[in-house]
Amino acid sequence: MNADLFAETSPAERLGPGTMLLHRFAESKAAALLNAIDQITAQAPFRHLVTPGGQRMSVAMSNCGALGWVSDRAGYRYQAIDPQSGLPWPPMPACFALLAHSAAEQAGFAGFAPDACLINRYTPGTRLSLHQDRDEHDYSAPIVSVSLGLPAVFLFGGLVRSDPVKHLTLQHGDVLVWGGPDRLRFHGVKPIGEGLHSLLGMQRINLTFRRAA
Ligand code: MD3
Ligand code: FE
Repeated sequence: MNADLFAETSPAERLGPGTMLLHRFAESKAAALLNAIDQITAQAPFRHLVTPGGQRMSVAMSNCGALGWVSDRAGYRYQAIDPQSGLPWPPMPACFALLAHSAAEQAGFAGFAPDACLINRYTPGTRLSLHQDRDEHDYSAPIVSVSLGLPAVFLFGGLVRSDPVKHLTLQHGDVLVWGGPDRLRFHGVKPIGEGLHSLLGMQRINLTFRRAA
């Protein structure tokens, strides 16, 4: 067998001491996930948040679960109420929680019970600049990310902003789990390229499951 070819198509790829890429792990669940995303975003529509510095984010966001991540002039935080509707975020669908739990388990993090799911929507040209996810209460829980639709080049940095950054392509159905010593790594997404995906058209949607409280 060709070892390089095997490495490329292996279902689970270790990217760091606490980071696993589960290739196509969510692919067979994509239709159910997209159906749930449509229902969630009918109640809590995608919107472009503003950073504390006043910049409109190019990624459009929504949330489901007990807590949702928001950003405005006052800062970044998790809150139970969608500021746009004044209502609680839509509940996290069972298929979301099950997928996140089983991916985390596969990556060595048993018992992951997310209370927040941030839903990011990208169109060609949309990017996410290098950042850390540090608004959660307890860094001992991992984060699980599910990529759907157009591919993205993911930037995988180190624990300091100036550390070298690796480039990694995330495809439809790929699931990335990171925690432990990798939990506070800097990361981002390069501008999405033009393309048409068979299920999502000109979009990429990323779900990030978190234990926020
Ligand atoms: C962190 N989302 O919502 S997935 C975010 O594709 C976010 O929408 C991106 O960063 C997205 O906060 C990236 C997340 C990801 C993947 C691997 C990581 C974050 C990571 C590895 C280490 C640290
Ligand atoms: Fe992030």
